[in-house]
Order: sequence, then C-alpha cells, then structure tokens
Amino acid sequence: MLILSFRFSYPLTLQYQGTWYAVAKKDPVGLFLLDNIVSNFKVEEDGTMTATATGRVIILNNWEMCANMFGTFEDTEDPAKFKMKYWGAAAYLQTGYDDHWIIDTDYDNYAIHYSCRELDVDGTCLDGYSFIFSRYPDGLRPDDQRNVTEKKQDICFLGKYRRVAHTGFC
Ligand code: ODT
Repeated sequence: MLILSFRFSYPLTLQYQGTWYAVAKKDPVGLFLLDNIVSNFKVEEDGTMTATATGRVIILNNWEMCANMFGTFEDTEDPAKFKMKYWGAAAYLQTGYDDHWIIDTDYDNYAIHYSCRELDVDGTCLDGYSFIFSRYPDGLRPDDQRNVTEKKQDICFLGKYRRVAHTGFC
C-alpha cells in the first residue's frame, strides 16, 4: 500500500529551483530518458514552475541522441504534488501529462520524484517512474542515501531503481 506524507509548505518551488542531476531512476513501461539526465527547475514571474531536462535517448530505430525536453507544472491542493505537461524540442520526442510528485527533498542535496501513470484496481501503481535527484552529478551523500532508501520503500519501488550515469554525453 502506498502511504505518503508530505511535509512541505508553500513555496516549495522557490527553493527547489536550479539544477538537479538524476542519479537513479525507476523506469516506466516505454522507457525514454536513459542516462546523463539533468533537470533545471525555474519559477517564472507569474509564480508558475517550469523545467527543462536533457538526457540520452534512443529513438527511431536505434538513433542515439540528447533529448531536450520542456515541462510546465500545474499546482494541486497538495504543495508537493503537481501535474506536469511535457514535450520535446523536436516532434519525434515524447509528449505527456504526468503526475509529478515530490516525495521528499531537503532542497540542497537530494530530491525524490514519483509519478504513477497507471493505477491497478487495488490502488497500487501498475506503471510508474521515479527519479532520485542530487544537486551533484556524482551521487548522494551517505546521510541522504539512508533517507532515500526509506522513501523508496514507502512508494513500493525499493529494488527497482537503476543507476543513472553521467558520462558527458549530453
Ligand atoms: O524517461 C522516462 O522514461 C519517462 C519520463 C519522461 C518525462 C520527461 C519530461 C521532461 C520534461 C521537462 C523536465 C521536467 C523535469 C522533471 C523531473 C522529473 C520527472 C521527469
């Protein structure tokens, strides 16, 4: 069962701005971003949050490239839960409208993102993805690692993550 508790209050987004490096990822069905994934969050003048993301993808029959992606976020009643509309710089890249939940962050070191695209009849997640973000490309501090492991368990994704490499490809 998925039980989440959020400890954020407005404005989550201001401190969340800036660069985040994906260091681990639980893939959804139809995996898209492979590695070298870097996101940059920004709060616009009207207060809405936007983000860009780059990452290595393989599309169109084995064509390897860096995808440049853009996203806009809609607030919900929960300050840590957003809806994310996203699209690519080119028409052949993915588009979508996903949940974008921030499970936990300390703003300065780590953030845990979660999105369930499809729920099973029992309320568990049938198809979802999650990113573990760090402010540093080489990973999480040991103190944060412990906390992140606990949260992976809370969202029932423990053991389902793979490491995301940063090789300089993008
Ligand atoms: O890579 C996958 O398998 C699925 C995820 C694709 C979503 C890519 C959308 C990027 C849009 C702009 C940046 C947003 C940053 C979001 C951070 C985490 C969730 C993608």
